[in-house]
Amino acid sequence: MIKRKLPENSNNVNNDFCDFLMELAEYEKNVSRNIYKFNAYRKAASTLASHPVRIKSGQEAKKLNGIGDKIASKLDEFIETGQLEKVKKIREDNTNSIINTLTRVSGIGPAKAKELIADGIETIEDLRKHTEKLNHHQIIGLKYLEDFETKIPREEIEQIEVVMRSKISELDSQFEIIICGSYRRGKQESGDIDVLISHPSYTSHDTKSDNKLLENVVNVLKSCQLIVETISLGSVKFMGACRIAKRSRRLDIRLTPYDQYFCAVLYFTGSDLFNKEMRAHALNNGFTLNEYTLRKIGSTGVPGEPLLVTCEEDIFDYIDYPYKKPEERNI
Ligand code: 8DG
Ligand code: CA
Ligand code: CA
Repeated sequence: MIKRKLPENSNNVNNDFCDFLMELAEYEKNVSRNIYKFNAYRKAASTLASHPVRIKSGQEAKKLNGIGDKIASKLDEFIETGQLEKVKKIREDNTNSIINTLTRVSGIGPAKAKELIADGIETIEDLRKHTEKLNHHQIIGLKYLEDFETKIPREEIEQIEVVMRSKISELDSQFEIIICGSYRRGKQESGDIDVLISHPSYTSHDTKSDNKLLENVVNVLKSCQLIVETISLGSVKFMGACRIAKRSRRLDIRLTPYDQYFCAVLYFTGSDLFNKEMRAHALNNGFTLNEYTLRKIGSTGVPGEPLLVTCEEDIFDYIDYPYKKPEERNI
């Protein structure tokens, strides 16, 4: 999912602050295209969402992680006046609200939305009349707009998982299969389904780009009518839709080299804010961590060979970070 939301927390006493910070974050991402500010607002909102007591002033908030002078003064303005001048202006800005509408479609990002606006496209109806301006992904996104915007209940992903495991194991019992993302973090609802697969015959030393592993998996899932739409299919990444109940759901499947499986599992479990924190911690301890490998940074600043990783815990151990279960990574 591109539209990132904070973990919902029903007893968040700082809810209204988080809401306006997330609105500012979206604005920075979509309109200003300032990812640095987007992350800063998001991080501040995340901090406040998990803070157990209600903030009474910007000064007080500044003691918390990720809240500096600028955000503190916005909190003060909101506490004093009950609103934020900047948010009011953003809401009045037509371009911003059109971008928010057009980017509801999977495959349409802020840049494409701006192009469309320049061509006079401002509504979902306009898009339906001008599909010639859209690529295959965006056309599918438009076709399933309502389905893809509807959160997927955990029980439904559980059912999808059962079918997927049985069909893929039938094809080849050596496949590793795991659903990552918010589902693995234990959420009751997810935006999409992030599947990771791996196979002992496919390693980072032997990455023939003509391998048919993923294609074969996609074919069996199509044959049993679980996969109902393909957005794109490469040798290591499938994007599409699956369906088991009333609605079609966004499904991503990635094939990861067997020796890089656990770095990939960690990365695709997220949350992405959790990943950012963990990577920063790794760097502080002299390691570089990404979705492929964990490597020690040598005295010359050059990363060494990938370290041997046999489970997620290994990664936490190497970088001396207390192990967090997937359900504890919802930041
Ligand atoms: P959701 O689908 O229920 O909304 O939540 P999610 O499963 O946490 O988010 P996602 O967008 O599907 O991403 C899956 C994981 O991929 C995420 O938990 C962590 C990892 N990831 C990052 N950065 C990014 C990124 O920029 N884009 C995407 N798509 N995934 C990312 O760490
Ligand atoms: Ca995803
Ligand atoms: Ca997801």
